[in-house]
Amino acid sequence: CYQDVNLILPFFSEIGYKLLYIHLEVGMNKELLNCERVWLNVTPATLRPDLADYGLLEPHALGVRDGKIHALVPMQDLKGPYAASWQDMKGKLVTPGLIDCHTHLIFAGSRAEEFELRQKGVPYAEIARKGGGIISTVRATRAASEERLYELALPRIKSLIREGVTTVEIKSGYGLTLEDELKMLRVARRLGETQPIRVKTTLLAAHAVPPEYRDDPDSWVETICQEIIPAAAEAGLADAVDVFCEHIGFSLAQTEQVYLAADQYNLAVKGHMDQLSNLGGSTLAAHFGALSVDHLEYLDQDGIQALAHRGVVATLLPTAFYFLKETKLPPIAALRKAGVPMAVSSDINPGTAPIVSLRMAMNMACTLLGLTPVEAMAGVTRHAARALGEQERLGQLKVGMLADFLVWNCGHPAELSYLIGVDQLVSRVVNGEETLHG
Ligand code: DI6
Ligand code: FE
Repeated sequence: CYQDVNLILPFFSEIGYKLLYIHLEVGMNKELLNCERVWLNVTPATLRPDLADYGLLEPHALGVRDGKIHALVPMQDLKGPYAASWQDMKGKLVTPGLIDCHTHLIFAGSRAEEFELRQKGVPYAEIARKGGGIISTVRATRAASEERLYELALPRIKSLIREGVTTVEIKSGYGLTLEDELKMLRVARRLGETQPIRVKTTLLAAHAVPPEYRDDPDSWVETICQEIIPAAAEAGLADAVDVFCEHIGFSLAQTEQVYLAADQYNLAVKGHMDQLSNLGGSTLAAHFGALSVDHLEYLDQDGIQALAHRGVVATLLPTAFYFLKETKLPPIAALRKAGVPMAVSSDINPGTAPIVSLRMAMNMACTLLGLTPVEAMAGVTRHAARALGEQERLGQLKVGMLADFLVWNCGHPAELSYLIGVDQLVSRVVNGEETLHG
């Protein structure tokens, strides 16, 4: 059934490509022949759960077609001379694209002055109670035009792009009126359309009670349920709905109301849970089949069992833990023991995580929270994909998955959690398109 084929394929003029002359044994490699583009001689860290640790494989040829990984063939199965045109990556590491599954990267204003106050000893919760905190960002974000918000978000998203993030979740939550929440979500969608990155949007109108509703928080929750969720859903602007379930945020009963409304519109739910105290939010979220619960410093054993039972992702946000100088650690050992998938994310926001780097969050997940580098890597790939409901399409290197991947100039995948601040990307591919300098 073998058949020798000689093919001349079109020449792509990018640097690093040579003229094409292919001599392949079709019996083994016909799927490669059908690819639009092939990265030859890459060492895949597949992050496949059926393989140990990083899911490392021997050197492979990785081929892309129609925006998907179409072929992944061991180099030793390729018979030379072959594919002179295909870019030889010389054994470099290839990983799935990084996924930042929890950010608030659209906002206006700065909270640097608040940082001054905090460094003088004023606690975050007290600043929030006095109309600072989230509400000060709400004022600035409402005052900013859609165009201005977009411009402000661009350098942030570009920093993520440069370090290898190929999917980012962006929340609203600094508008807190119908129009301003939709404005934020439109900016998020526009970033996804104009930048080489996938954007998933989350409606977080239940982030704080806006000043107009200070004396009647329940009617803000009503507005969210009856106006904002329906409008965001009908405009196709929200992929999920989130709630800040906390004593300075929303009660368990209010959280449940928001989740019920989201359910009516078939929107997935998520939660900022157990960050500063435990209101039972994780158990509630699990009951609703949430995609993820995030933060989790005060998560208890009941919550852990509920997450494990429903397969809910626990998203760790070590940057906020660090920046708030928290001392109570999320229960990592118990989550691990219960087999709860742990994602890691940057939580980019002006109040508690002004750190625009997922690599830094991976490092902190290891140094501060006690994850291993392999857990941190799974946390920004396979488990982060699940936290966005995208586990069938993203987060692993596997034939049939979307072609979002990264080729790295680094010796071992642990380096991605270990080394901070060095540009190690050789190739960045989103949806099958090379987008390194997007
Ligand atoms: N928890 C957080 O850490 C951020 N939001 C939330 O619900 C803080 C957002 C901010 O302070 O602006
Ligand atoms: Fe957050």
